[in-house]
Amino acid sequence: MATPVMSQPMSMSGIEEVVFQRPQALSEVFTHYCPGCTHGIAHRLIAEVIDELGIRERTIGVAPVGCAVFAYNYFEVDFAEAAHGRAPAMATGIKRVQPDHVVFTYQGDGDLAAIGTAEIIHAATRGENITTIFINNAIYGMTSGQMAPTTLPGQKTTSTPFGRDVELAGFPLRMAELLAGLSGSAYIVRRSLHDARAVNAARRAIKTAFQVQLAGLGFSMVELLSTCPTNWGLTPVEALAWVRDNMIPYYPLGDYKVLEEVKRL
Ligand SMILES: Cc1ncc(C[n+]2csc(CCOP(=O)(O)OP(=O)(O)O)c2C)c(N)n1
Ligand code: SF4
Repeated sequence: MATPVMSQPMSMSGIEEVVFQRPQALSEVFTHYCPGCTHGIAHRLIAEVIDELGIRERTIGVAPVGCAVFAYNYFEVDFAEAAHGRAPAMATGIKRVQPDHVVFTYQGDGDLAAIGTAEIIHAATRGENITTIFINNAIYGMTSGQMAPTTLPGQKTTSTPFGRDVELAGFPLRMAELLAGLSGSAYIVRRSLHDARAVNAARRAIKTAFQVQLAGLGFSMVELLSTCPTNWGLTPVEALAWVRDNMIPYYPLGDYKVLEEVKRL
């Protein structure tokens, strides 16, 4: 596949100027994600940050189980594949034996907030010097749209066809708020991928999270509100609006924990 490069015809100096191109850390392959799925945007942002920080040769990702199970095919960095929910435990081991490497997990809400709840809480409270990119799309995407811990009250899924009943299933977990309350976490924020401005803010947060790790400050997580148009039964454009109108009110964007040392970075 040809690298999509859009360049201005000529700058004033007569030298061609590249204004947009594929990040080096992003593999030159098609992904398997559905049209309108923002997993792809999250991948691109991570790759851009890896390039910008010049850490491609020393970054190790840990892929989850879920729609991002093939993440290791999409980045030009070393990757490991964890069993469902176990990415923080695997990342802990990798980081402890390779402390000079930048280690990140990439996890969906089923992976991180259901089967992997214990791993993420304990990694955060131990203050492991790793970074987690948490993709919250309020549903189990890969397995055809069952209720996740993050499914909104009243949200219809294949396992809650009449909408999530909080009397029966409890309330959705707000993971950023929960992890921010732990002493070991250093940088915990929530961002969204629903429009260009939000995407830029997400990119800045991912960069800060990696810088937190490079400075040895401890556990960092960026939660990204993400779309699943396929299982939400919406078009890609409707799905972006659904994040804005339904997810953000329940999952407010913001900085939930930023250590003083992080502010000085
Ligand atoms: C031990 C184990 N239990 C259950 C599954 C089935 N399973 C695969 S992906 C998944 C949920 C993934 O949802 P999420 O983490 O939200 O990611 P998404 O697909 O939405 O990106 C489940 C339950 C599994 N693969 N392994
Ligand atoms: S099922 Fe949902 S989360 Fe999975 S790739 Fe498709 S849109 Fe994305």
